[in-house]
Amino acid sequence: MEMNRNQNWIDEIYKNSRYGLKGKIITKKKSNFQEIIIMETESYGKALMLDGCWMTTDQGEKYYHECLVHPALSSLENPSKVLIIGGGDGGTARECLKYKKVNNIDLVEIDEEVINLSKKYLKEIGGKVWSDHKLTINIKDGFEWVKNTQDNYYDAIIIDCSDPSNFANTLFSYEFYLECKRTIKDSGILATQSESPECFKEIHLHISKLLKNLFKNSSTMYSFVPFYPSGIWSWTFASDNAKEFLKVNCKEIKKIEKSCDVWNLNFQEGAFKMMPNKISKELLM
Ligand code: SPD
Repeated sequence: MEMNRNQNWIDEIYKNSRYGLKGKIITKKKSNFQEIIIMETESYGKALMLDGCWMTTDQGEKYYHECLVHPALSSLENPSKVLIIGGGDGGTARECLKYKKVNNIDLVEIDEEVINLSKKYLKEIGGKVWSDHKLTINIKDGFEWVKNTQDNYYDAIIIDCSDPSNFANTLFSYEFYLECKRTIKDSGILATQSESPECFKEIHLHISKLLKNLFKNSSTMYSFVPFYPSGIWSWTFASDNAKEFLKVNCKEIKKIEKSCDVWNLNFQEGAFKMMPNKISKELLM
């Protein structure tokens, strides 16, 4: 992705549009995988940008992380073993740890530097998760990790990845989802961020079609992430457990709803009905 640095503005440039935040750069590093910028912004607190794309902000991240985690985990009776692929800022793990029955989280992040910088500068996001004994951090490639996992192992796999790029491309492939299906228990669920139906329409459709073909059930919810290109974003859930798919099975649901800034069950109900017509028409084709 191209980037435009103009005085105090940093823009994510997507095709001919710019999505900018105003503020001050706190740190800028080149890791083995990507350029990492952390900026103190005027609108959303500290923001993380990877290779020219906004990933998260400490005052806006809940629009994203709550939607990725709660539809999936609230539907499981016993979400004991969870795999997070990506998620180096800690926000997804934090939301998972709200569920008492979550006993083990494997967080598999390819770029250790993202975790190091998030721990240092984005403390509001990960908070105490980094010292929680239920969390194991693995600095590994997500695809390799699932390939090496035994069958029927995880209750939930949550894919909190960046947009497609040289090293994230595999996380959008048929082969990867097939490995996920193999490693998720029959009662389990897969949740993935599924990009914007506006700015990333092709990849969005690609994810929806693959998951629809691979799993007995899949469904996409739409909401907004104010600092992502076009604002509209999506999350897709898939499972072979037809009976329980996206039904609420969690006993502590009231408490979890209260703990959230954005997500609640009403919000979720509406968000699953938000598929734009132009997307549903293409999915039928
Ligand atoms: N266009 C940005 C898509 C990024 C999705 N993942 C964000 C990671 C936040 N934990």
